[in-house]
Amino acid sequence: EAAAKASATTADNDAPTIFDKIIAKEIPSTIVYEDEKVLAFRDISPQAPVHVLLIPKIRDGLTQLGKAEPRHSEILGHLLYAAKVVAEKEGIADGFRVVINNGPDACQSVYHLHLHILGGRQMKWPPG
Ligand code: DGP
Repeated sequence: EAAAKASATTADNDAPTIFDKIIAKEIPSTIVYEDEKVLAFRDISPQAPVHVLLIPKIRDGLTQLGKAEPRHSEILGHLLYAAKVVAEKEGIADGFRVVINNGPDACQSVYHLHLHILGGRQMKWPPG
């Protein structure tokens, strides 16, 4: 909890993140889907039997959803469509959750936009 809060207070300074290294394949990840615009890989700290992170390959200032500009509309739409493709590939199309943690109050810890795709168990509502 404390570690989550500490990392969640990391500044959004538009600097490269660990996800840039994952995109560049400089550090390993388990990739489950990839196209020319997006990359999906397993979360290092899974919160459900299926927990995939889906990210744009180009950050373009999109450190968090709250920084979205009109020019990002196409990639934002593409990410949502890709989330559905990933859910189907992962066998969770009957029930999955897509989460974007935006900013410190949502415990965002990596400032490169990412969608969490979670499934494989009964989800609860409201989320924590
Ligand atoms: P968020 O709290 O929404 O910013 O989520 C960031 C997620 O990124 C968190 O669930 C853990 C995951 N993560 C952080 N570093 C790595 C890494 O090096 N590899 C992988 N696969 N996931 C990572």
